[in-house]
Amino acid sequence: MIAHQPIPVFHTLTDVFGSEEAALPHAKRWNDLAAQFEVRFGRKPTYIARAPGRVNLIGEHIDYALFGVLPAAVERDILIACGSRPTQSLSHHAEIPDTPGSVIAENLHPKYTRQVFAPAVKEPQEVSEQDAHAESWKLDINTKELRWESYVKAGYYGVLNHHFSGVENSPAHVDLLVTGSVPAGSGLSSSAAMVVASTLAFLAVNGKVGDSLEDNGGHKSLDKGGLVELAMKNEKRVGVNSGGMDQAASVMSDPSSALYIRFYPSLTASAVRLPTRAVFVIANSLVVADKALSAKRGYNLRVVETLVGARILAQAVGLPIAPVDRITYREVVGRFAGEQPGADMGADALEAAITRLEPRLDVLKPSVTDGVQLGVTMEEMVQMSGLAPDAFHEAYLSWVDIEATRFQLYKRAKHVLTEARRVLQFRRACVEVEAAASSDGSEAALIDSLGRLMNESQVSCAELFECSCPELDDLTRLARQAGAYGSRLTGAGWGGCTVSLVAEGKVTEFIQKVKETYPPYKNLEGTALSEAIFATKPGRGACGQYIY
Ligand code: NG1
Ligand code: MG
Repeated sequence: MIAHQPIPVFHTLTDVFGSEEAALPHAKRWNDLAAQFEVRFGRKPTYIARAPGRVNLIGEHIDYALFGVLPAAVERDILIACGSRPTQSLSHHAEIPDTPGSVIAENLHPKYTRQVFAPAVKEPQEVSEQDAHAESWKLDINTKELRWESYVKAGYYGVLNHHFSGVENSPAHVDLLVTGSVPAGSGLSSSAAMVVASTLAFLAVNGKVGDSLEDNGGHKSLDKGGLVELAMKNEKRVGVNSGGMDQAASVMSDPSSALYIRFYPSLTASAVRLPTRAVFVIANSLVVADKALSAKRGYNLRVVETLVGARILAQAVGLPIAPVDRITYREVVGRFAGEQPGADMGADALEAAITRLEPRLDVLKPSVTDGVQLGVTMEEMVQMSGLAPDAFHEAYLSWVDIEATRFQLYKRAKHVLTEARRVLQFRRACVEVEAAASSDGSEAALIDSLGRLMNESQVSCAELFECSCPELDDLTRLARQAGAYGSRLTGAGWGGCTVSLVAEGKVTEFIQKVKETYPPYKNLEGTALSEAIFATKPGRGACGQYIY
């Protein structure tokens, strides 16, 4: 079980990358970071946390409906060099708060300025009594605007509240320095990489990451699954109600394969071998998704549309649900097919159940003729949910900030169910490719079918989930014209990257053709071009290096 493995701890870079040869291309970046840490903080870092970005091969916007997804970590990553700051050095810095756990966070990128902050212990009246895991620390995180240190703070927040019970057991003062090679706002999940790396950095500085799960002074160290769950909660602190795909991919990936990640009945990840005769190529549309705006009118709105739709569908197929139960589509499909809560019916039965449930989605259409394009109003939606307005607000709106006058319940549901089925089909085809690898003919046909599923996913994202944009539509079309088996947006969408499946040996030609036809690439050469469009293979998940 990948989820129960310890988080890898390494003492040399060769260990991190598997061999001296593999470590070589990365050595300069790691060494420069450690050297800069020493310049800025006057001593060596003790630990470097590393967390990669990810590319999602298929399964978009279905993680928060608890359906399985199929991402892989990319080689691009976030590195955080860190170390605890001796208390006596505090007196030299008037600006540093003298309370426990103060942080100086710097970034090698000059755009991201130095930040100094400290958490505070909550007053007894601020700790909620109903909460079994009463949080004893507070830390201001700005969710109104996008700020780089918010991701650092998000990681810290969870570590504080899960591992420190208050001043008696107080956190170290920390200095840290960040560098990253995952482009921001590109759908490669720089945000999850930041949160995972930050969570790991604060755990390590405070002695909470061990070589094995048991050797941490008699305490159990966090395993990979624990880190994913902590990072998922942490990232929600930045204001996005995300599913757990990115954090899971960043933590649990393995260089040999992509990951099939499931969230129901519990978080599990299993390796999926990819065909060796085809390569995934990432191409950035160079449109940067506006995360703050797309949260209100995009991401968070989709989360609400998806959850409300699931409740309405559940009722329509006769499943009783309590007003407070925010049932997901995955649970509706399961219960509809007679699956016991918490049980797992298996991929084939799930696929069959999705197909049987699909015609029932008509209940989500607006009552007016041709209303599918229009969507339903808030009033209609509340009425369809069967909840009183107050209860509806409490269950679906009170925890999220959204902006909309119409809600597209039917289109979103149609995307979610068909995309969930495509993931199951994609995974099955990968398994069959592996089995058929010896016979050329059947492997070619299976790779074609992977491409077809990716293309269908793009159409569904564009037309039903409406998370594409004109540039992503163009770029995926041009990729197909340049010979890709299939091409689709990856990540949240509304800008960012695409992923295309291309025959091995045709990658250079493919990249050249896309460069000639996608207008924003026309003037890109050398590194600028290879930053925008590049072949990728699955990379190692999050890990850390101790420096002595
Ligand atoms: P990106 O593209 O990294 O913002 C987001 C969500 C995922 C998933 C995808 C869409 C976050 C942190 N991640 O990814 O959980 O829902 O969109 O499939 O918000
Ligand atoms: Mg993100």
